[in-house]
Amino acid sequence: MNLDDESVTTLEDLRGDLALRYRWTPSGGSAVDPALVEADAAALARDGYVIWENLLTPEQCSQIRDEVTPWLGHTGRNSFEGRRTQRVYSVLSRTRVCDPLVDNPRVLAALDHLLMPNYLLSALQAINIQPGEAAQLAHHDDGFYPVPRPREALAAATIWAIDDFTADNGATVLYPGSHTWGKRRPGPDDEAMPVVMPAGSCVFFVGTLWHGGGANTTAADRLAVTAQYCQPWLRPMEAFTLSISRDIARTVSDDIQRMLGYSIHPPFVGAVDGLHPLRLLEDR
Ligand SMILES: O=C(O)CCC(=O)C(=O)O
Repeated sequence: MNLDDESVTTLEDLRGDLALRYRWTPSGGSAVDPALVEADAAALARDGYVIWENLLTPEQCSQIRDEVTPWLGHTGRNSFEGRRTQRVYSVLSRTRVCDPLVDNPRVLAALDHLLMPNYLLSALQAINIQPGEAAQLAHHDDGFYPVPRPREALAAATIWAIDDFTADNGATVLYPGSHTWGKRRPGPDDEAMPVVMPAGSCVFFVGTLWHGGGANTTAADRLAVTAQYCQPWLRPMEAFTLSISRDIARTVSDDIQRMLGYSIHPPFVGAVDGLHPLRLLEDR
């Protein structure tokens, strides 16, 4: 195809895929049974969250724990990060073991439904809540984008239980239905629901849902991995194009490549020197 084959004469044309060499292709979510995707979408619209139990095997959970534990160092720098919480940032630059969480087909199918094509990975962290940690300040993850509520979610998050999540070991606390709230914040009369789920399970929730890490009153750690995603026209929380080397980017799946920023939001958002960013991965 040469450029003359494509005519761009209206503003609507600019919303389409103008890339020639790297056109948009469906994500791995397209393989998921449409009935499941519809049920997930209905739960997300109604409650703001959905829980998928036992997506990971016990072996995968052990492997993730073994890989991330050596990176768990100091605790948080403030009470939001958690004074008794350890976080590993930039997980993709350290290990491949969490890739299957980031591009899990069920997650991608839900994202395909919620966000625009070529949505981005906004953060990938391991979060280890230690004994004695207090409940985290309730927040919603797309609240740092200064766009007033009520509105559609600009982002979505997954939290994967690597240890069992219990009501007293720091399980994420959600405020069901709070994604529809306008300006108001959670109060003492609102239902706060700890996400009790076995290791290997995942809670997926929209960026407008109020939530926070729970208090850990047990004697054991609570390890989780969270992957967060945002619209393709927003700035992700973690600057993955700076933290992930091109050599690593070449080794990850097509879906993760596009979520790292090797993709375009039409017509040109994300271009590099006027070209599709995937061309950078061609140069060796
Ligand atoms: O660790 C958790 O359960 C939730 C953490 C969280 O929401 C955050 O740090 O933004």
